[in-house]
Amino acid sequence: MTTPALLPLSGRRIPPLNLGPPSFPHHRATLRLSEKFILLLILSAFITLCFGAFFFLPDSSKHKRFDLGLEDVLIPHVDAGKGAKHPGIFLIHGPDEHRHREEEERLRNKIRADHEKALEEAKEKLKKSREEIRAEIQTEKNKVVQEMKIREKKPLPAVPIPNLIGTHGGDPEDNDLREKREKIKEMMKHAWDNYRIYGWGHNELRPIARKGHSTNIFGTSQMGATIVDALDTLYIMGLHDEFRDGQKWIENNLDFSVNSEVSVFEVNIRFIGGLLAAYYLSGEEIFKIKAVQLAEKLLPAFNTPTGIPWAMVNLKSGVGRNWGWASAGSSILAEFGTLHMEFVHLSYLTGNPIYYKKVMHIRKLLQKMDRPNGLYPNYLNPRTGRWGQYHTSVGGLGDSFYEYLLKAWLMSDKTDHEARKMYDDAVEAIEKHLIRKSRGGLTFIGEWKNGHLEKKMGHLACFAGGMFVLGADGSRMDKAGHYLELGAEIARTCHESYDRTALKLGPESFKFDGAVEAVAVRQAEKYYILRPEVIETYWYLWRFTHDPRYREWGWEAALAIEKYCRVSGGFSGVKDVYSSTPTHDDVQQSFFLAETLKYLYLLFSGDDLLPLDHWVFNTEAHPLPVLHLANTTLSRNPAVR
Ligand code: DMJ
Repeated sequence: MTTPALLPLSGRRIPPLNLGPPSFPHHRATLRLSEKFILLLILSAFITLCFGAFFFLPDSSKHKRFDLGLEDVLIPHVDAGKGAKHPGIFLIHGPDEHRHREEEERLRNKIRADHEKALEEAKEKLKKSREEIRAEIQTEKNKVVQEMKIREKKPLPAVPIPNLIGTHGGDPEDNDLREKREKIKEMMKHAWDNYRIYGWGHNELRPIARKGHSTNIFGTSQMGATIVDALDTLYIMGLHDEFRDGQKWIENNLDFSVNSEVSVFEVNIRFIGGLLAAYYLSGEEIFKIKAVQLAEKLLPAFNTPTGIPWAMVNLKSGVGRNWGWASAGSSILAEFGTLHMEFVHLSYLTGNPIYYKKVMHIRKLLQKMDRPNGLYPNYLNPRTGRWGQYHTSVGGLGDSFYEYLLKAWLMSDKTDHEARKMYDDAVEAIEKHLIRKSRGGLTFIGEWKNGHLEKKMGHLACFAGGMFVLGADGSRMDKAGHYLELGAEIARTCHESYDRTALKLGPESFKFDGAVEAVAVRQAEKYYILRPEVIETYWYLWRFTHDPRYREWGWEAALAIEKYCRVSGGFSGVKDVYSSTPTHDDVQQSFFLAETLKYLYLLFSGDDLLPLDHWVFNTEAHPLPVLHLANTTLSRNPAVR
């Protein structure tokens, strides 16, 4: 049997390779299969080389020939000299032709020698065992990975770091306060230590089952959400060993090149916010680098017809989509509207305006849209740019959009007037259409649904007490007093929602309906999952009024959490705050460490720790410094090149 591959391509016969006994035709047929295979490999390597050489030869398209009656040749990449029309090209005549031929011959010889060398190498390779070849491939791979790691760790361009004031301190003036603050720190240690033992690297902890926990917002991969979310709390509490432990995990394990679909909003507020805050507080470059790497992975979510990002994005493929439950394939206001702070900081730190542009585009688009009663609906379709259902809420689905308008202004050192105007307009519409007083005199924020006001307020909406107080200074027509009062009223209502339960912990949402005031009615709304919003509002009110009642209310909440949510393996949410024998949900949420415990700690600290004229907290309680920029817009600031 003739091996077709042994026939020379030109059609001429070549003597058979001397690979065995004398070459009688029938001996060729007796070659062992493995030998045939080796011959086949050598020949195909040779063909590949010839093919490759074709590409290594100078590009013929660059050697334009002109028929000038002379054997004139155009040679590329040589200085044309003065007066030449085509720089880089000049003509060679008569005597130079010899030199050119020599050059061609030299090239041909080089290619021939390269072929020989490659053939030899191929033969050598074939002598090696499979294991050796595998090991060589692995070494090559490792080299590439190593190089990539070095490239990843390259420091980003330096920008002037804002003046960081109050990253330490806040030591309370009296013993009682000191003890309370120490107690909160001890609670943080209990939450962290148990996560460290039973859930390390997982997103969250199941404190009763004593194992890791996760939800779809973090995707399918172990991204250590609790570590990233908790870092800045550890830092301000002075838990430095724990902080370093978290940092090490991030350095060695936090990887965003995973085939996992995550929530853009959640990953932004918890991971990018957490990493940026850790960077500003500690000055450790790794946090900034990781934040930027992650942000790069989120950018494909903005590839929609309108530029309104998808709710979810696959970190590997960049494919985005929206939640199946959202009205008509819409994106959610509180999600795409809660990117601004982090993205502006990313542009500031990297000098890359892309992040800033993405969020400003969202703002511009929203400004152009009609708003029913001046209210922003919760749903917006990213394909059509039209609102979905006309539902408006200052609680879930809407909340942090309003918060970020105010905080964009604060973070810009009060120079982003556009954001302040949008906030003022929105708050006026909210007051007019959503805020009411109950028969018993409790001020609440309802939700606009299907053409009427639903008299129900979510735990999430309780954050607005703090927001109104924070936005009081700088409000229109000097209504600062009014907004301080409004914030205090919301705080009182939310405190009532806690006080009217058996556990002194607030339900997920509560009604105002006839005799029912600030109480959950449906079983499915009676849970408390370690949320921070009420304590957050107490803290803002404390900072702005120094009314001792907010510290008292905060301490009540801390004691209730300690009594009903603490288990030996950490802290857990409870399923029914009206039952004096609580059932645990067995989840220690990452925001418990990021927010609830941080706000409690700050409540019992002096105001010199993270002062509010220098720091703005993102919606996950990660402090970001005010950017004292000289210009009114970031794009005109030299820091963003
Ligand atoms: C946190 O992740 C953030 O505060 C977010 O804005 C909404 N609420 C949760 C905690 O309740």
